Amino acid sequence: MLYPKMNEARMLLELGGVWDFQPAGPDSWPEGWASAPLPAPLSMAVPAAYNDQKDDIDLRSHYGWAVYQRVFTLPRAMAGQRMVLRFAAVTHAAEVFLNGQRLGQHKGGFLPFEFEISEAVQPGENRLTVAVDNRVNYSTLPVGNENSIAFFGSDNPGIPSIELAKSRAKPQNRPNFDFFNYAGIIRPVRIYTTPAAYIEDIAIVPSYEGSTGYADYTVTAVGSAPVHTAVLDAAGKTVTEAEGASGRIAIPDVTLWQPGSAYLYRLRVTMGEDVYEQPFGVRTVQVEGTRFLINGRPFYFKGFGKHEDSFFRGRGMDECLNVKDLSMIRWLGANSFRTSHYPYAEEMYDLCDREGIVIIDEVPAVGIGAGPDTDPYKTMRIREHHEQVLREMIARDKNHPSVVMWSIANEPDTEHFPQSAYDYFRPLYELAHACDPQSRPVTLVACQNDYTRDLITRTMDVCCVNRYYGWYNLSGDLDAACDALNTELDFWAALGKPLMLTEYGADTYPGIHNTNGEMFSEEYQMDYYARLNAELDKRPFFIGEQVWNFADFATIQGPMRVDGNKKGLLTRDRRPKLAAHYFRRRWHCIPDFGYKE
Ligand code: E8X
Repeated sequence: MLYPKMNEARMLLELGGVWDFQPAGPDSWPEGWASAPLPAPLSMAVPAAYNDQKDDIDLRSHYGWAVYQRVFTLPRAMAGQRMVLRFAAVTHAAEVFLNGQRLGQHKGGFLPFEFEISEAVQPGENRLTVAVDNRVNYSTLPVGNENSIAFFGSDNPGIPSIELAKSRAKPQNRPNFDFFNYAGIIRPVRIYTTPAAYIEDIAIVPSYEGSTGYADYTVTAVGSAPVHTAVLDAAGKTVTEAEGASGRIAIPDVTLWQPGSAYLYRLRVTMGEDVYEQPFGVRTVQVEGTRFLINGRPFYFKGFGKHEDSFFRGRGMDECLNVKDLSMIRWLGANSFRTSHYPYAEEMYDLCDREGIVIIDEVPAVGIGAGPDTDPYKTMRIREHHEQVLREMIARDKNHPSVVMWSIANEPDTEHFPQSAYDYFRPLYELAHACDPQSRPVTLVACQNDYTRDLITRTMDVCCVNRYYGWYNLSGDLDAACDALNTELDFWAALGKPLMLTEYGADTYPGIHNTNGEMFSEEYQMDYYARLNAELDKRPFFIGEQVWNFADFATIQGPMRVDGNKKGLLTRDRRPKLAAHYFRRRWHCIPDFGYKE
């Protein structure tokens, strides 16, 4: 799916701003609201999550539907064009109405969807209504608990008073994941135009041989007109041209896209009246033995699991924050992050393409686990949706040079039902490869578990594991943590595959200090990383360290969380903790390439 752009053939309107907003019932909303002004609207900024915009506990913990609405008038100059209404993300499900007419719905809170509105839109004022549902359960990704089960199980099952109170409690979201369930229109809403015959999609597979680069391209179009393509360099100069909807373009004296040293070309596609310029980078990605190769050289991942999370806007798209985060990533000497635990805003990938930051791109498949006695793969109703989000993510992100690997899930249960997990994930692994024209490596991020029972993680292109030796396990005992880590590393060493940590970390409350680092102090976080990293450095097959987390972030309240998850190297407002200074010293000395050679 193409990113909406303004150019000589296409117009673009941003529908961001302050909209009308009204919370509705848990299971439904009055459809009459779609054709008239909302009865009692609140003002609500778009794009942004609605939860933290008002100082209202009912909104913060809202469960179910809420309705957004605004009126717009299109400029006359747009008449006669094909018009498309595009939502970059509405969390988690949306129903869209224009002038009372239902345009359609979309499930999945982190990927774009669009409707052609050429017929539905009218001259003068148009009323756009978007109903959003924030409920998470066994049919959604991310997964929410059902039957009043709470994350981090603080409610001892079987105590009559508690069971009774739970059965009477008002319905609420019980996320089976550790980030606040922010919801609403979290990314931009836009209308763009195209000519009647238009370019629908562009896929580019880059490669190179010696000093010559190649772009194998495929243009999908609606309507027929001859397709002309040209490769432009970073200065906008035409390098080569070709005719036809698909083919291979050669780029003499190619400049490669490299981590830390990005270079972007553009494929300029012209078809009849329509024009679209798709940026791309020439780089290759491969797994060979225990090495992860970018442009044929062994890459070492230094970085983080992140979140889209900030004060006031929650998970709302924020370009300033994105720029700031990339600046902090460079300040720290890091080179990569994982889009834990959902695809991020498209603008972030563009920025990483530009700045040479490497991304592991993850679908919102988090929370697939229902305890030791329940097979989630038989109980949850997610398979079809899981396939959908994987297809939609790869369709959206396939051309980004920054994306070097797909993650098909975070911490699913692979331990209690190892064969079910294998049977569930193997087809998704194959689907990811089949959907990606570049066939990038595919991984699944494994939870701290009995890795000897897990059957699926070891079959991935790269084995990615989240480990909390010294935090959730062997808490506070770093000698024992290193011992356990080494025992496990011996296991992975024998498999002959590349291994990386996609999470490890310690909650750290900024400002707590002590001479002998104890848990939650800044010293403990630093000691924890220094001790574990010293062991990781001894292992040649170990290809990357991504700490949990880049910054502190909001979670549901509970006895395990003090104002959110505090495992950030940075605070939520992006100030460094002690461990950030430690990593800055470490990472500036670790090269992007050849660290383990
Ligand atoms: C944590 C992280 C959480 O925030 C992340 O979303 C997924 C968690 C640890 C799982 N991984 O709690 O900080 C811990 C399993 C412990 C045995």
